[in-house]
Amino acid sequence: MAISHEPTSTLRSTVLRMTEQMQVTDMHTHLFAPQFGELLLWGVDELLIYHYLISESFRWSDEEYETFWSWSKKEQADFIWQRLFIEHSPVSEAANGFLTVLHRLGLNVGSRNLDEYRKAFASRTVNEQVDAVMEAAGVSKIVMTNDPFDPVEQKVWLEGKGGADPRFYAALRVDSLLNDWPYAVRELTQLGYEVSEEWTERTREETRRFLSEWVDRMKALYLAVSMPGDFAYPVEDHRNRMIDEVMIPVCAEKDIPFALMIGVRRRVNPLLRSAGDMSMRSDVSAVEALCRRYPKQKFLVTMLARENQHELAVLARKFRNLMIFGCWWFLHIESIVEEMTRFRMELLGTSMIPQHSDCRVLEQLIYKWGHSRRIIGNVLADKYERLQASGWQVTDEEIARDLDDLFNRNFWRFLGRE
Ligand code: FIX
Ligand code: ZN
Repeated sequence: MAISHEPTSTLRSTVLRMTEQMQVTDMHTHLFAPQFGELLLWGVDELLIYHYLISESFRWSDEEYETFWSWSKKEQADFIWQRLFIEHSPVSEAANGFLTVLHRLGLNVGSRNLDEYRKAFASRTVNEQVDAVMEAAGVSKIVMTNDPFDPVEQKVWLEGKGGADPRFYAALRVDSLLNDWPYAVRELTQLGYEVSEEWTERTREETRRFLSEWVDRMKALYLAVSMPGDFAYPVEDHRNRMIDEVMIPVCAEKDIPFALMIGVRRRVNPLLRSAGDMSMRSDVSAVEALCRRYPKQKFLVTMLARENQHELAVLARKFRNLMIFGCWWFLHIESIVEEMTRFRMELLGTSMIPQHSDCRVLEQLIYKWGHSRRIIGNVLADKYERLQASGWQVTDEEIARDLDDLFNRNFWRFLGRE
């Protein structure tokens, strides 16, 4: 469907202007507050070696994967720049996004001079860059992805410094508890929790204690996990026991949602490392069963396969404890963001969270939100124009309310933290 809408009506230009100006809560990212040091990725080379661009660049090269991984970040970035920007036009979403970032930060995209861009970024401190990027992206609140087993992160939290920047919020990631239990057992044991691979009463209690203590330590807004598409519920397996006997009770005790991101097939090409993950269809009925069984528990859910999106949006009509969010990963491309936003709005009105960025590198906030804002604003304007044609006039206050719901309040309200 066409994204440009000409001629631009007054209503549309008002909506687009207000959409541009609306500050956003980014409810799922892989960014970190500055006090996490090296975990906060930023700058030209990090932007270029984003895993989305790594996999795209190999489509144009016979280079051995291991050779690429043996290079420095700068060498990897040079390789990607050459393949995706110089030898071919950067029309993919992620490649285009890199140029959107440079452009919005005032660099001369036309010069095609990578070293000039590197120099411009090198003259900034990380704190200046966080301020400048959040301002340029119109993002005021960022939710991180926090793994208590990551040694760098763990240290910051244990020293009590994790919450130092009030613009950044924590989300406690529980992937290994659900998807790699033997590894989790080793990590939990190191942290002093008495757990075993065998599912015993003591293990259950200790895993609950771990989650409960770390939710408090991080002031985590929610628990989160990425699941493969074959995640099934209810069935007799480790994941189900962990959800029923640990995750749900802890979420209930702390009064926080459980975020499920479903439909990843990890490492289909292991040689590509983090760039080697694939999407996979999921069974929406697992979410249905969870929502029905735990009506008081809130679930934030996104799925990775395009094929699941409509069914998931319909399910959200049935369960108010289900909040669907974002156009995740391979869905975060112009055409699909438009398609998903449109039918979600047609099925749910404004009662959903249309986007999250999933940024791994700070400056990506600029392009991911820049591109999505324009699409979401145009879809909303289409809907208002239809109302207008029936004689229903939306006021500026109502437009601001709706945008605030979509970009902020639906999330905070769902958390009960308005
Ligand atoms: O599991 C996740 O949170 C995914 O978003 C990531 O693992 C993924 O690598 C990513 O960056 C997608 O955008
Ligand atoms: Zn993510």
